[in-house]
Amino acid sequence: MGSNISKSIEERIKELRDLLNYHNYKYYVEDNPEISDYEYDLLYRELEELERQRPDLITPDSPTQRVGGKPLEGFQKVIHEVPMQSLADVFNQEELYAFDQRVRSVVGDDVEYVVEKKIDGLSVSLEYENGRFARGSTRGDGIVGEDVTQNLKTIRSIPLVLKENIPFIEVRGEVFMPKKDFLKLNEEQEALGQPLFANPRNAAAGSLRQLDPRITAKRKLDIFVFNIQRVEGRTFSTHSESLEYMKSLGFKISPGYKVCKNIREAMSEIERIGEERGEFHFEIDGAVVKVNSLSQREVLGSTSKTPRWAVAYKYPPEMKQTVIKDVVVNVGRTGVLTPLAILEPVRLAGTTVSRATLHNMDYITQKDILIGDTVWVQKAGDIIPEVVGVVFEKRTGNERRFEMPLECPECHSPVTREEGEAAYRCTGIECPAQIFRSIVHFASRDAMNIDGLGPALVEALLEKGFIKDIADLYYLHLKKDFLVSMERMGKKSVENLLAAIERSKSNNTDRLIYGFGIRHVGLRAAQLLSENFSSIDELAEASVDDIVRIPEFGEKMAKSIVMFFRHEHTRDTISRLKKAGVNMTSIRRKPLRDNRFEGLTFVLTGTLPSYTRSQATEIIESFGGKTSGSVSKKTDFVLAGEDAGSKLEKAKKLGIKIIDEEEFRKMIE
Ligand code: 0OX
Repeated sequence: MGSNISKSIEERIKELRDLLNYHNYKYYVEDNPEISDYEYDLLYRELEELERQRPDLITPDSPTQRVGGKPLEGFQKVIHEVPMQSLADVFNQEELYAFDQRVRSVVGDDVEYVVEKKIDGLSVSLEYENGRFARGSTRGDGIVGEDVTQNLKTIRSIPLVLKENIPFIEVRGEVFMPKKDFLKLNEEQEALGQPLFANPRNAAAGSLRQLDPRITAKRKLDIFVFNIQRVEGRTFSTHSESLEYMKSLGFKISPGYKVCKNIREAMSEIERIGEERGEFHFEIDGAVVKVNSLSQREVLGSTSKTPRWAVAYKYPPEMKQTVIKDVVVNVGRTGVLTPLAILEPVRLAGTTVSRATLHNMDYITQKDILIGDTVWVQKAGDIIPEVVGVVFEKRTGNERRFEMPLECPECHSPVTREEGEAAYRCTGIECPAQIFRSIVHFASRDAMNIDGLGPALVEALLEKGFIKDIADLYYLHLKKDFLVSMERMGKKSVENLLAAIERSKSNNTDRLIYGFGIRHVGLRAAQLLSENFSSIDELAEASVDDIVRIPEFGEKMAKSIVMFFRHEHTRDTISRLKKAGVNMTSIRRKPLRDNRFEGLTFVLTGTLPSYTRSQATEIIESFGGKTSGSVSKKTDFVLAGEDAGSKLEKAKKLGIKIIDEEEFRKMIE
């Protein structure tokens, strides 16, 4: 009887997987869904539930397993059996015709070409065994790539199961991020004060090379496949036939490829693509022209790097002339003032551009850019438009120079420029622009990870006066009734938000330190600080010397940290965070051996015979003690080695116990 029930579960699981795969294909490959998201979610939930009951039936190609993998330590190497070649470039009609000449001199005049859009993304290989997705890898150098199977599985348009159960096939395609998702990602990055991705390709590459597939899953990646690298038991006579075959297997293939009778037809197709490129929902960096006949390809062969049967036609970056109406400055999270040109709007690469970056003051001076100038604006692979140069013939004499403001346009604090830096910065730590970005940063995933607290909500909370800084977040629960009255904030979402804030209280201190957004302190530095200081209080008291003792920390970073904690506003914020119950104690990397040194502070000076400074520090800390960089009344022991200098003198003066390595060894025995 039991076997009967389990058989029906097995059957239902199979049925659900087939249904989900079918609807997934309809939605992500054909862009033509047959059921609502809600109906899809119901099927998905049912499958998840059945798989929970019968984990023995979970297979790697189940639709529930697209985002299941654990973060990796690193990527495995993959050797490409068939090398993933790159393409030679041509830049104009003449060079394209020369390519055609070379082809015809080898295979004769009867040559058909296929023209494809050259998607600006990241080339990958996908291998299928018995119709199931077995492995996916990046191109790497064409011979050796990296295994990114887990991450590729999160891309919904990559079939996990093919429509035909063939023994083996390897296809090549381009993973990319659609333009609108790229813009959205960069908006988020900007609000977080994180560096922007220069173009969709970088964004796609950065997303695919994440060790944690959950991050990849959140990025909206897609794929077009355009080549069969290897296949068993099938032959084709033309490239277009192989594209159609890949389509029949369930792949999303090179969009709108065209078979052309000769090179002239290919050239006009290239021109057509060039004119329409701005309207595509993905970025292209050219067109690819390929000989269609596979036997002709065979005859043509390859050079050491590139095939002789294909070339990439590169379009010049899109540039237009327009007028700079004004220059404004934008204040970033770290207070950097970036000059932005306000333009007479122009259509460029499919969007209307009315602002373009001028990078920094040096750029403006070097290019002699004035307000009122007619300038060239470019939107190359880079989506953020930039002013590339002045059309000097169009100068009228009515132009005027732009000056960096002496005061921050947001908070009116003085603006400074540090020596050797191109950037001007606002010095006001309470600058509204900085506050907004600092709160968004504090709540972001890598920092305190407060789910649901994105830029829009932070802005609304600031506007309503519910928060003024990060500490106020932890007092929001007192304003619950007011929160519920906010637009788009139902009771449930308020409760979720408050719960996420509550959860973040128990984060380890590395997240908190990173969340403070201290200049020069990234994720790694925050982790090291958290490992090296037992609490935020200890870190706040640390001197530059204490910090530079940590390997990887330089003086610039240490100074920035000390300055940050010295600020009265910081101290006040920390004390309110502490009162609210935010965790201020670090989890130690290594457990204590015992706590014989608890409450004791050591100062190291001079060179010890057998320990380095960091070894001695580690030992002291492993027994619960602390080390400090300077001698004071609070010092309990000075551990002195050879050539000990002023610290030893001071210790003697203050009557502090001085020990040598031998005495130290006895203490730790
Ligand atoms: C693309 C793209 C790239 C196949 C063998 C040599 C070049 N980025 O869209 N590469 C190729 O072709 C490879 N086709 C494409 N469409």
